[in-house]
Amino acid sequence: MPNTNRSKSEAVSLSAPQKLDVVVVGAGVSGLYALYKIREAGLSVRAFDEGGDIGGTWWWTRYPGARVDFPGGPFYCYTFSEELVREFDWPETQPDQATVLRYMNFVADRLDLRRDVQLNTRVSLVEWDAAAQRWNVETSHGERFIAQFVICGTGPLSARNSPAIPGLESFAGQCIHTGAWPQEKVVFEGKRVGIIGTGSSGIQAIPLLAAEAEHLTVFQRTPQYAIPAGNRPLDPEIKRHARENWSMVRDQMLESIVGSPAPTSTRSIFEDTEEERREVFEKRWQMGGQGIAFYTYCDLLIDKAANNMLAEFVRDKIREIVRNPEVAKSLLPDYDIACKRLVLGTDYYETFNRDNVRLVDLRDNPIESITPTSVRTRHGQHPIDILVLATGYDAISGSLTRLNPRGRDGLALATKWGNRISTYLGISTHGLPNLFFLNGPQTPGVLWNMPMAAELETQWIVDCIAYMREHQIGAVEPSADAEKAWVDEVHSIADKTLFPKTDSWFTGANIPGKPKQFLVHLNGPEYFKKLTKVASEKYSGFIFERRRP
Ligand code: NA7
Repeated sequence: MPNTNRSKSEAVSLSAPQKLDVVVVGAGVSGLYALYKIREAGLSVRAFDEGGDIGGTWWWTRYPGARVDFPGGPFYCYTFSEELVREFDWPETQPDQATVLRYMNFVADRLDLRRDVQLNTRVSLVEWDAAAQRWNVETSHGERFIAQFVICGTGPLSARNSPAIPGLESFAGQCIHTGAWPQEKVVFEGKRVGIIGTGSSGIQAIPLLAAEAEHLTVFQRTPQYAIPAGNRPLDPEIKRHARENWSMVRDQMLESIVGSPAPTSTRSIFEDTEEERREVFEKRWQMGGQGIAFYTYCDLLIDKAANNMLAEFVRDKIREIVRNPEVAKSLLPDYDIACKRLVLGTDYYETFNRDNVRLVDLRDNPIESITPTSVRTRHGQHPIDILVLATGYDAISGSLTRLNPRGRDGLALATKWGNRISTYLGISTHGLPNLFFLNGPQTPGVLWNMPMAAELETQWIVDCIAYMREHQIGAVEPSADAEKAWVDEVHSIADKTLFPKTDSWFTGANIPGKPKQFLVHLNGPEYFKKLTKVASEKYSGFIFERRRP
């Protein structure tokens, strides 16, 4: 989870340092698996998480409507153990937050992980001691640790983005970020609710807030393509097939560009007539899920004309569903579809037909300030009792720059990445030895299957640590050249697609001042082959330093 360096105001009395082989930051999807694997390898390890329980982002984001929006639905899970696969019953095609959290608790209990997890604890300092070839780590409780390695499972979607709107702090009612939803139920009944933001979180929450609140005002800066989630009970035949053929299913996931067992399409949209295309899209729209973009045609994310055919199909749906033509017009997106994260919703556009819902289009009526009782836009004042901020995250790199480890010669990660975010293999960065990232920048992460990616990346780290021990190596970091080549490679893969041409949190464009560059490796299968290749070449691209006596 997000962490910042220790500030002067939080002076705590420090305890004597404890020695560990590995400190894991975060007890979410990535951190928990790292903890398990590192412990299995016989190393001493402790995981720290700021949350009140395990689960990482899935613990924090318990807003109404929160669900998995990965194209593979219930295959968003750990894959390494057939036993775990057999024992957990995924009830739906798009599991909700409570189910994912139940799953993570099930895994933590089955693997007995809790005894090495320290909750309600922020890692406040991570500082490299070059002479000792160790990291000094401090927590918000004043504990100190000395560890040879630090693994960051801090999450690509955990560093919350709170908008800099004048007067926000003066709001007198409840103000809730979707990424830090209260543990106790929030009562919207009889309340005038305002929600800022129409990304995945906003779109999942809006229909449920509208159903409960007296009135809902939606403040929209950028309209979104929202595909019906089509959530339904999971077909028992899919469960049976997966359980009986797990190893094959797992291989299919590994070979998939989205990390899901369903095959992505190899058919060009230009092979079909307009009527055929409509039929294909309509079938997928009715079925629901992200398949409309990933399982229909192979060129939707590469060719602008192809992309526009799907975009226009969805725009037609919006015009058809939303009764007020002015409101429908405000909801029409005009950029390439699926190049911001493709959002799944349930009755999202239908919600704007309700009498108690009002859409405020911020493009011609921006928010000017927030008062204790309202949101004030250029053309009016909107009285609000509860304000929901669905304003997203400093995604992919933000949780790492907020943790801000300091490496060789005091090099702070946030400084290093101030103008350009650079890693080698998305797993490490030059100047900060023995520091590893899971689902970090320049990995497939957010556009692949994150639990499975965490497994594969962790395995690589565990093997690298074993190699180091075997060869009396004290420190490892990538060379600057290998890192530069990696960043260029990630960008060149992305440049063959439409993704980098649209502003999104994949490009860092949602955070003022953040370097603008595409942060996702868009070819999962090739990425994991590359990890294996680098290991087989005795960690080509890395610099090793002999272990000091
Ligand atoms: P997103 O997708 O980043 O969406 C954030 C939304 O908040 C988006 O509509 C933004 O508009 C809006 N926003 C952000 N700042 C402001 C300000 N200052 N004023 C008005 N509107 C603002 O975050 P989510 O939490 O929805 O989703 C993140 C991922 O988490 C999601 O993809 C899932 O995978 C899980 P903008 O588009 O920037 O104009």
